[in-house]
Amino acid sequence: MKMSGAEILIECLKKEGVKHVFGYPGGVVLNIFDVLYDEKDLELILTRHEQAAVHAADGYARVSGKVGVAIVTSGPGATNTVTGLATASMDSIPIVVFTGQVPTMLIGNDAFQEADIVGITRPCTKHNYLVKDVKDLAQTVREAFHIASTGRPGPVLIDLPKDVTSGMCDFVWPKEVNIRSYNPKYEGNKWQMKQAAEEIAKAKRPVIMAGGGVILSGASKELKELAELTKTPVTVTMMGLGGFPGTNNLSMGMLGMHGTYCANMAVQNADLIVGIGVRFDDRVTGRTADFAPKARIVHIDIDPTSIRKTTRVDVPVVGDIKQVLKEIIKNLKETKEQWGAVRKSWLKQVDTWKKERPLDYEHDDKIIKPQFVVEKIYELTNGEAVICTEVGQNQMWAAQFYKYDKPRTWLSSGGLGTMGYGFPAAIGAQFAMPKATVFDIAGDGSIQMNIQELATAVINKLPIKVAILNNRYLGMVRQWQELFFNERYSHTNLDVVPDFVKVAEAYGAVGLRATKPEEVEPVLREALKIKDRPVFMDFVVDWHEKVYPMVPAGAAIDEMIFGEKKEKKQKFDSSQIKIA
Ligand SMILES: Cc1ncc(C[n+]2csc(CCOP(=O)(O)OP(=O)(O)O)c2C)c(N)n1
Repeated sequence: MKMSGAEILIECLKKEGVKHVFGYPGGVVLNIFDVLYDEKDLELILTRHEQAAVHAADGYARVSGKVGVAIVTSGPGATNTVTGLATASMDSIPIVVFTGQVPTMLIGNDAFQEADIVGITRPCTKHNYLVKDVKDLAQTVREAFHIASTGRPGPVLIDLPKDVTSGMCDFVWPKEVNIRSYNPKYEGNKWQMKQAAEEIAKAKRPVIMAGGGVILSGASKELKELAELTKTPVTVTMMGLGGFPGTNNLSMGMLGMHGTYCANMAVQNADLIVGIGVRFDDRVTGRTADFAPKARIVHIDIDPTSIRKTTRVDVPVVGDIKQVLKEIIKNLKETKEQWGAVRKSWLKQVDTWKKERPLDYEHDDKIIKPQFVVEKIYELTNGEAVICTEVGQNQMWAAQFYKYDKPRTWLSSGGLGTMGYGFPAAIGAQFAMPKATVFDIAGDGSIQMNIQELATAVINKLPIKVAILNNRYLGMVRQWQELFFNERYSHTNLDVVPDFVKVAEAYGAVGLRATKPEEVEPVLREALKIKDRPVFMDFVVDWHEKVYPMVPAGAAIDEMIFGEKKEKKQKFDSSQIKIA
């Protein structure tokens, strides 16, 4: 039976098991939107900005492990997806984004709303396609989902000219995908895996450094087993939060620029680093020449191009983390090592570092400390919420003061550091897990980058809790200006922040505010009771607060700076708080 390209597209999405698509219409995608009008098995969620549609698809993917999908129009609709694609690309998130395109005969003619989106997005997608003939459509969609979700996952874009979605042909669903030159390798090399196991067995001061790859590969169980079997302390990158339980005794928390003292000291003193699904990104390594100077490095990753990209590696293992860890564990179980005895003094040292300088901040009973808000969220949600964040200090405090025990409960733009990510990602997450308590921990700057999505959340009755750590500044940039630019606060003061309570109410959401520490808990409790709409909580926090520890850019990761107690203690007067 002949079907239109638009009908074929929707059929393909259903065959891929897609239930939710995030999108925004326009002229050249009208054929698709017209088919969606009668569609019962697939819901299109209308966001208020295309960037948000892509972040929502990304949030959906991070929480569910499935491929997230977005559909937008050509030209400005397509270019608005670039930040979302780059965000997903840096964090290896599987999404498929469909963009409309002008009819094939007009491509290259500067037609109305034409943009060369395939050219523009080549560097920030795993792969992209321009479909020129409706006969290729089903095959292309099948390939796109395959590429997005296999190997090292990532975003794939399909550009659909208007005449392709209106063109007719027989629908044939390809049974298999076979792409020459795309053959991700899942099984590690036996000899290298044996070597990795030997390195772990003979190390005296090993550290496991786990990243987002552990979560993507579904290897948390194996990671825990490896750590517990060999009594090896674990640090996670920001992308790895939740990959290893934050409450486990062997957990040292996050490492790197705003990592824990314990994790950074352990890495710098280790004799072996086992990097699992990490990119050895600069926020983690600090000055690379001085990263883990005493250690041999084992690096396990599915992507061979990430090995030796930034650091030296002694034992590389290319393969799927879950499979590789299983094999390494099997090898290690064969050695009759008494791990407890071997690691005793190392674990004692790690414990001393933990106790010496735990993550901390100075409490105050007059002004709300942002860290206190995050701690309270942790306490009141029993650590069971899905936490999305924006970017800046809010993101780092959310990483430091909430303990993530389970994978896929922490959503943050790690690689690109995209302000405006958290709220739309929370929308995607809430669709993927309707019963979950979903938070967006936000800065007052970041939330204003996709604040229009309140409409999406309201209309879909999503009970997302947005906790705005409102410091009236672009806090993280201000922190750098304070520490490294002689307190010259060039353009980081957001003097006029909107009244977030009124903004929420204007959209039909709930707005709450806390200006004193004792109001934090009641506000959170009230927010947690709301089940049918989003809530904005405006926490008016201490604007002087900084994220510590901090490794200054270009320093080694044990060259941390810490906040001094009573440092520049401001006199706080709540009447100073100005709300527009
Ligand atoms: C789209 C985008 N623009 C600019 C930046 C640079 N940047 C990083 S953190 C930050 C400040 C964030 O301020 P806010 O959202 O208020 O959060 P806070 O740091 O105060 O918690 C800025 C501007 C960015 N990460 N993303």
